[in-house]
Amino acid sequence: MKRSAAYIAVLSLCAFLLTSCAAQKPSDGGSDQAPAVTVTTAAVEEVSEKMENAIEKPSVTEDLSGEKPVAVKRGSASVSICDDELASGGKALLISGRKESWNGADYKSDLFRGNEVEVKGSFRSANASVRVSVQFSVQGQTAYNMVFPVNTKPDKYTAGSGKYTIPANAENIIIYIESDTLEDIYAESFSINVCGEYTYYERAAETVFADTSDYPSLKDEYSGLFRMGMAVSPNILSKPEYSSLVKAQFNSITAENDMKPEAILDRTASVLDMDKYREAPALKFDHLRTELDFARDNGMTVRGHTLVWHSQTPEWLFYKEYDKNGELADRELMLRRMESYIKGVMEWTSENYPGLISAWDVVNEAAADEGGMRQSLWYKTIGEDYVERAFEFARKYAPEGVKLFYNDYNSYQKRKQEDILSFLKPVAEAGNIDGMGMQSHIGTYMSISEYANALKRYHDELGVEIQITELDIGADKSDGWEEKQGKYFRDFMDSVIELRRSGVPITSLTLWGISDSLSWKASDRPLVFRDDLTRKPAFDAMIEAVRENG
Ligand code: 9MR
Repeated sequence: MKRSAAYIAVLSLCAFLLTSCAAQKPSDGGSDQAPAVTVTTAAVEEVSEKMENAIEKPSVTEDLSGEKPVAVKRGSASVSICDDELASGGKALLISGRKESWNGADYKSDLFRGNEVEVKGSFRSANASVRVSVQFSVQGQTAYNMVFPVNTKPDKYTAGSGKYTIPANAENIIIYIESDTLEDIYAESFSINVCGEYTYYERAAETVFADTSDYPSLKDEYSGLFRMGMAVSPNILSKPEYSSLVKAQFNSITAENDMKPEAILDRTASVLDMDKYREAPALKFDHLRTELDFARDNGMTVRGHTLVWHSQTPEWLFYKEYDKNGELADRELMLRRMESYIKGVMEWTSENYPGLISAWDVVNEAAADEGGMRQSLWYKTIGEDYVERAFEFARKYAPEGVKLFYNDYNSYQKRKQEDILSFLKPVAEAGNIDGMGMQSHIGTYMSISEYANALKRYHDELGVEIQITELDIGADKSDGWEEKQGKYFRDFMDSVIELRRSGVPITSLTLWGISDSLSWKASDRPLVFRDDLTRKPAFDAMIEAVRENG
């Protein structure tokens, strides 16, 4: 539907002018803001008039026949249409000049609000993971969710597709293409189509928050078993409806993004004085105060997340001169940087917030999905003992009583279990690990008994305590999904409680987000509160499980 595509392009441009919604890097707010735009009344009127008429089912197709693409640039990338003999039609969308992995191509997608869309694309790039994702904001909080990844090759197109339901209360919706490396990305096709019936939402559905003050409290109900936690952001805490719910329900928080290396490492300061910072990169911490003050002032503890990770850790850290075009740092240099980073973070947090951090995820996601250890830049520069070294440094600098955790997803799966156990054995033998963090981004398909066995096994074989660190349970899309998800939550919690009572030291359970649309996988509606903060059956199931097993 060409007309719709062009139409969306016009609307998108107007929406862009209206919102000046800048392409953002997921966690740090982005440094590459869109220029300020003056919005004229004429522009506003034009948009609202067109929106009223826009009831036809929309679609976007990058048809490549014109001079300009439908896509607009994301961050500092450029988008253009080029000749490409490897493309089936001889033409491709070219995304070039990318300076950060999140730079790419944006498709403004407000017309798809509240609808399920199918996104398809065929890409080539260096051997990299090209991702098609969706970005939107709900209640002023920006969410970034992946729709599908494609493992690309440089000289051959690979197709991928995915479906995603965009929340009806989402604003500034953008479907975008990015990749985990900085090479150019070519797309020989790209389309977005509505699945099934189309419902037109002129604006984001308004959220009227429920009164949550009389809800039973997870932290109180579970006080005899373990702590109850929530992943938060400064934005969430700044909204009274959310923050009062967090205070009432939880006694532990995890910063969803702000304690990750990319939020703490300061490249600008580091490169200004390489002699001073070559072995010990400069760090910045002030952005952490909102979350840490909130926890301290409300008598909560904090799970520190995370010190050593392949993701959300800037690539420049691994290069000799902090320059990605230069040479990779060697083992000795990276060990010194790792030690100084861990020392710096431990010192700042314990000096400024003594006793607040109860646990650190020292290493996150070191196991590869395809088996063995992930071939991350930590692995490539330091070698396979980088996990052991990280825990040694963490033990050396952690204040007394701070528990040291390894944290991973799909860690209940047999194969990952073996890999994780094998690289954590020496860490446990050295006495440097206290806990296993089960991220638990799961769905109602997961076998609860397999999960329970994994928990037992980590405890038995490593002699460590267990925390469920990032729980969300994706629902299926069938009728009655909320009830089915609630039933699954109940079975899951029954099993966790039983394990706890049988002596497996489960010491906390953290939910990864406050309400469905704000989840990193909003389309799966995986949390226990709806967007208006009404309780889902999943919440009631958590309460009933502890009451009935109590
Ligand atoms: O929820 C986090 C999301 O806001 C970020 O964009 C994303 C980027 O990697 O990280 C999410 O949190 C991840 C956590 O730090 C580690 N385990 C997987 C989580 C979900 O992706």
